[in-house]
Amino acid sequence: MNKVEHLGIAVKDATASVKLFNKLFNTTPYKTEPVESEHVNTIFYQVGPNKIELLEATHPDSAIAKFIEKKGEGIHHIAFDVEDIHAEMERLKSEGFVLLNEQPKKGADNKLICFVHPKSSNGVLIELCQEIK
Ligand code: CMX
Repeated sequence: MNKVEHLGIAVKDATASVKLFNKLFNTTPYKTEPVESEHVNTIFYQVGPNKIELLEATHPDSAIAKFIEKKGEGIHHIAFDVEDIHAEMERLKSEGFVLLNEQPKKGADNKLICFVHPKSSNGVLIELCQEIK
């Protein structure tokens, strides 16, 4: 695994949260992108060298809606940049981690992604991200 690619923050109301994070980060989002397959709307900030993703549910069945219902708003996942997502998925599987999908999926911001179930990673939701070139 390479660097942390981004941190994901679950928010209830993107409009309200964008106002807040614009002030906090003293900048505006560089991108907003719906991910229909995941029932989420994503909003990206670049803060110095770091990337922050806000995630808003677009459907009550969305993982983000369930997360907020259970735990409230807050940090949802840590995403790591990987060179070869297939190789990293195989490595993690062989180490006993539970992956959410067998094949990488197309995620937001031009990435192939795969999540590691938080029950197998000490209660932390981990996302693998490989840039689509
Ligand atoms: N961090 C830590 N624990 C989490 C969690 C999170 N983000 N989300 C859920 N959990 C916990 C739940 O609290 C629950 O714990 P208990 O069993 O102790 O109550 C357990 O994990 C199971 O959660 P669940 O909601 O009942 O259901 P699932 O097992 O089906 O799914 C999860 C859990 C985390 C894998 C899934 O809901 C999820 O978040 N998937 C990722 C979806 C996502 O973020 N998509 C956006 C992609 C956008 C992009 O492209 O970047």
